[in-house]
Amino acid sequence: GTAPTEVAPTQVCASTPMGYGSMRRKEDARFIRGQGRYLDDIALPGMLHGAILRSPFAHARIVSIDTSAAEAHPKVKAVITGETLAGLGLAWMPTLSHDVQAVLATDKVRFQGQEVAFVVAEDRYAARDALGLIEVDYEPLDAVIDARTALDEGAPVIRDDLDGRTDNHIFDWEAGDAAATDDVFARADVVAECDMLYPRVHPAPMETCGSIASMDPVTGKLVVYTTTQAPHAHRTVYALVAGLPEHKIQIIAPDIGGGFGNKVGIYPGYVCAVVGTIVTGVPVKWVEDRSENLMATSFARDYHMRGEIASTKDGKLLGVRVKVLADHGAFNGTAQPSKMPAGLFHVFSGSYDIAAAHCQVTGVYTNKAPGGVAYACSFRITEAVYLIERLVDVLARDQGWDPAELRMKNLVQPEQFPYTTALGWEYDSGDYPRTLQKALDIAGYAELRREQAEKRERGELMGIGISFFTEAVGAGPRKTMDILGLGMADGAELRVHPTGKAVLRLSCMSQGQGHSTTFAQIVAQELGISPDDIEVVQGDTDQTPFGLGTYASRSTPVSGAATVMVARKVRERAKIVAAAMLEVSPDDLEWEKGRFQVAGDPSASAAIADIAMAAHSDLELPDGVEGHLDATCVYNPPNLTYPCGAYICVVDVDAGTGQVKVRRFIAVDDCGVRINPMIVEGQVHGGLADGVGMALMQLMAFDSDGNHLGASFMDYLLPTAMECPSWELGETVTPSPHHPIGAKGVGESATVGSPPAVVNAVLDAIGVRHADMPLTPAHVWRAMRGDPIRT
Ligand code: PCD
Repeated sequence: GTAPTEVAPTQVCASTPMGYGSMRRKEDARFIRGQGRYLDDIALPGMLHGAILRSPFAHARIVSIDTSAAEAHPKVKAVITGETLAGLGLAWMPTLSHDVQAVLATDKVRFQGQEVAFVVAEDRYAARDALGLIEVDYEPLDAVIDARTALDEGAPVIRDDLDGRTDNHIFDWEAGDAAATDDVFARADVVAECDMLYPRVHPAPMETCGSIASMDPVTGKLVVYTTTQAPHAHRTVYALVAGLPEHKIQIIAPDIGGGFGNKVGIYPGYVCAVVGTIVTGVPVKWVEDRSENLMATSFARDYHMRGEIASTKDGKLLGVRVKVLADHGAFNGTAQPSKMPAGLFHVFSGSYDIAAAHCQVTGVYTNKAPGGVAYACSFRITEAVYLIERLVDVLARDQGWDPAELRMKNLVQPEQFPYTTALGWEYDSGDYPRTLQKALDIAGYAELRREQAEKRERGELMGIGISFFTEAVGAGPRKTMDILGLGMADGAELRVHPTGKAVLRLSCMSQGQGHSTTFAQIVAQELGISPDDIEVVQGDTDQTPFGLGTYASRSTPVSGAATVMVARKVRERAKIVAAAMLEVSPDDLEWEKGRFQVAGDPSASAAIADIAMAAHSDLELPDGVEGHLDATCVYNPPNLTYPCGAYICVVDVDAGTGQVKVRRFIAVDDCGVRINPMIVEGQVHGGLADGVGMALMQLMAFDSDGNHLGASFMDYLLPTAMECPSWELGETVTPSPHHPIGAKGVGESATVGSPPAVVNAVLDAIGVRHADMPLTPAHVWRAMRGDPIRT
């Protein structure tokens, strides 16, 4: 292959003032004035309110449920139980991973916080009060909390609802070449191994989940306002489950206050709201509170990994192999491509030229909430990056090698792209050594090492941690990636009005990342219409084309590409119209900054707005040209895009308390061409904060009975500005060769890449080979004493 050419970012922006560049976000005029319209801001006439009764036990048989007192409450309109739902055939719903999940429990409860009954009342307070009037007789059962015991002989069987089920095993899956990998390990000079847990964490968006369902009893149309990142996927799942045709279902996602993967799936509360509106004949709103969000909606990670890495004695990496035990909770509800039970975990050979790799993943049920969602990561890439970046550091430590040098020596080289990994992924482009070198330069790496050595002599604990990651974002292609048979492709529709203003309709859904701005910028770049004159419509299935939605940083790679293609189709039509206007052949026209001009005669030209008017006028067009100025497109990506980044974290650890202070954090990201560099930097800032949170404080913990120990923000700690340094960002720009504008996704890069940099830095400071996240003061303290906590 040939090395991709580097494009200077400023060059991209400067040449096209109309399109790409750091313009301010169009949506912020609304948001900063408090004019956002979130789900809980919506009130429909006659609307009732729902509340969910949840299980106090992690595992228990339901002996009886008595709802009579709740039903007698003067403000209660309906009480729905699993039995009510069973009568409608709705007690169980399909998960996104071909399992079933209880909407409301009928036989047993299987995790603390599971949905047991749904009360519909005149207001939210009455609905909540009535929950206390429901009497449930539970017979507690032993629970499986530690995934490592889930397959033990005699372990309680969680899913006895499934026919013939006698254990807690969900799947075994492998990737790579086992024999070739074993062979490499047998011949290697050096092998390093490490057991690690990527703990259970939670996306915890600022806005919790909820929905308002409204069934029109006359037309039979169901309208669902809901906090979803994937409106069209939701509509099709409702259609399949409820047996309603799609045109009788309208999903509307209003403004979303953060998604982070938490708003991909369909939760029992959404189905309850639908049943509530059918039963009562009026709209029903259900909005969960913070504890419900933390306890019952999609968690992320929970991967127990045993990794090994092999190298020659002079540090050439040869192979990696890993065994994973994946804790999927009580129902297998991970949201990821159907054919990939471990998501994209098998990118774990990372950014290195490694000849042989193999992984084996076993999924098990436990008495915890279901999920396994791609929280700010493209389907398990976070786990994969953490694994390889920890292994490389462990190897470097064992051998006394410098972790930066070891990485530099093994990175895939620019001329190797497109690069096919030992696990079959085709990385599209990158200049890894340049990206790493840039981070080392910004950090002043050699100087930092000198400072560290000096401090060590004084007993001060300073650490430097590096990680280099490759993300794989922009799922499909649809041939290999689908959810429940729906291929991962996305549509776009563009209409230029007679006056030259435009409306773009998208299947993806912004959750805060600024799509109203960046997608308008893409059209602006292609057509020369000001971004202010381009309205972006999203989130309403009646108003937008079909597509799989926003997660796994796929909007720019897929919907962004669809937007480029649809704008280019419009431009082709505009060319024919311009030719008719100027009475020349289309072949004589050149496109220049928003206008077609006759080659060699710049005075004869037509701007896009004039062309738009002409396209709607009495102008005679060639045969077969329909007029008007619009187009549609469905984009099925040929491959994923592979952004990368080099991150360096500098920490100081208090030797007396184990408290970690992140002093500096350098992040050099390469996401190809940047549409809006300011938004990209904001995305990176957010992801870095996320990563610091996971590395140092976030943890979904349980006691041995399965009681949730992180069900509020008092216990589940999110990072704030107090824990974050002033981020130092850099960039390299290697365009994706297969994306029409060379852009790669970036929304999750920093969350994926940063945790290993922080952990590597802390362990470097305290001189410990490995300790699991989160590295709270207690964990660090114990690790320094050679007695690490096992989470
Ligand atoms: N960009 C630009 N350029 C480039 C790339 C990108 O400019 N090159 C930009 C765009 O346009 C947008 C952003 O940036 O705006 C991002 O992008 P992307 O990467 O494509 O992504 P998206 O798809 O759009 O998104 C998604 C993501 C995710 S996925 C997540 S998690 C997170 C992120 O996003 N989330 C969030 N970010 C954010 N932000 C906010 N604000 N919020 C939120 O929620 Mo998952 O799977 O769901 O877990």
